[in-house]
Amino acid sequence: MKRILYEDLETALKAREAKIAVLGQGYIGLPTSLLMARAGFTVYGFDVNRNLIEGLSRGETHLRHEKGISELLDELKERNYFPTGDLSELYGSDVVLIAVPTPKGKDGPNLTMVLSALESALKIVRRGGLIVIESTLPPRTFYDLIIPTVESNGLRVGRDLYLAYCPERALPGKLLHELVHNFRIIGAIDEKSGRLAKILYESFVKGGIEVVDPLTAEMVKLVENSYRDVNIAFANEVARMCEVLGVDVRRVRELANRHPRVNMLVPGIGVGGSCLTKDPWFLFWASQERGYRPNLIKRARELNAEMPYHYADVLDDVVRRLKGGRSGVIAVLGSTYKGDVPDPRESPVEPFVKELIKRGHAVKVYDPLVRSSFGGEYAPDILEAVEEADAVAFVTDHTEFKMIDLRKLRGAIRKEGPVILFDGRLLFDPKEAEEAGFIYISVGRPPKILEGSLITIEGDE
Ligand code: SAJ
Repeated sequence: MKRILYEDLETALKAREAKIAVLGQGYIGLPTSLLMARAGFTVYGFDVNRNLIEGLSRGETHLRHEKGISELLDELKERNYFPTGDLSELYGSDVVLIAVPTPKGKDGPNLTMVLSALESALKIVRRGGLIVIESTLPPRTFYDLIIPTVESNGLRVGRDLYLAYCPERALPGKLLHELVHNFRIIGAIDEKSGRLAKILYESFVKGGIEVVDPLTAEMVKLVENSYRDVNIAFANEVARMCEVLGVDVRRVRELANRHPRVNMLVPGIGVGGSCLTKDPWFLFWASQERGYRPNLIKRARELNAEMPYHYADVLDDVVRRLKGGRSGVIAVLGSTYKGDVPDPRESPVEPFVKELIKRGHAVKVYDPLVRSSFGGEYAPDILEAVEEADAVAFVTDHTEFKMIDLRKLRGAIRKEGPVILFDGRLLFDPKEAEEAGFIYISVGRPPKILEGSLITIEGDE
């Protein structure tokens, strides 16, 4: 494989004539490949998942709910974006971008996929080329593992190969928009690597780019997600306090947020997704190993993870009180980890459903975007999910659910006697739900029914 001179690579990147390979065509790899192809580069999108590649080759994407992706795929496929499952097509790439998952193991990060992608990248990249890692890395991984791995392959970093860490920080549901408009961080081992990576990202990023060292970049990514997790945990803690103190968290949050320096997030049944459920642990483990134990981050993670169990407990209790101690039929609406995104990974709905089943309830699950039912009976539509229900639990904030007519929903339930509506994402007005004929219980509000039926909630008329 012929070596490329630094100046020639810089020129090829500026002219958008470089050959780019992207390892991993998932949530980040695919949109990033398409954006670089739209900028004019020739991009090969590689994935070990044959079905995914076959789908992409036919113009079908698993990210069709993400605005703009299907259109870009139609426009660029076989023009200058080539999905492939064959690594040999990628030999001689000027740039290799790694965008594979970094899952959480039991007591530490699982870097197997990143390291195996790095081994592949080292085989296919040209001497003098650039490797960029986008996969999330725990702090110090770049210095302690990535650089030594490259060097153990006989390559001198900064001479035979340029290297950068550019963590992805785009929000599922708004991927294309955020990849283009968000501010971007490049962690580079030396000036030349930083310059090359910056030229590459400038081809599609409009939100500004800052080049720093790799460790700072690793920290920034994890701090952002831990910040969000801790802030949601704060909202969840306030909700739990409101439940025992007899006040509605909605009103408390609304008024507290009128203070110019307070911005409390929305409490809910839990925090899911593949990022917030692991990144705080990456930060925790790395720091604890070196002598400081970040207890706030740990407690926040635990508190968020406890939420689905707490609400399974509340719902179990209320259903049994209404049914003279017997279990009931519970319709769970939503199974993805957040609204309008067809991703059930690490969804808090999973432990919620499993706990209700464990406690003897019959659970039916409906989600407009995915078929996951976590051991509950899958219902193909909302009416089938609710027709026999003693309780309807809204646990994902899909737009379809926010628009629902509660009177019609109540009318579709054939059950005699009271029906509970559990609002796990604060989607509804308590009064409207009660006027529609439900017994309304929600996150951050003491269930009226717990004390006979007369517990007063401050703020209610
Ligand atoms: N959630 C709440 N209350 C809120 C906001 C969210 O309970 O007020 C819940 C959601 O329902 C969901 C979870 O938190 O279960 C996470 O959702 P999210 O929208 O906050 O974040 P993710 O996981 O989809 O994406 C995050 C983003 N990080 C930050 O906003 C700091 C995104 O920018 C990252 O790129 C992504 O993680 C990632 O890949 O790391």
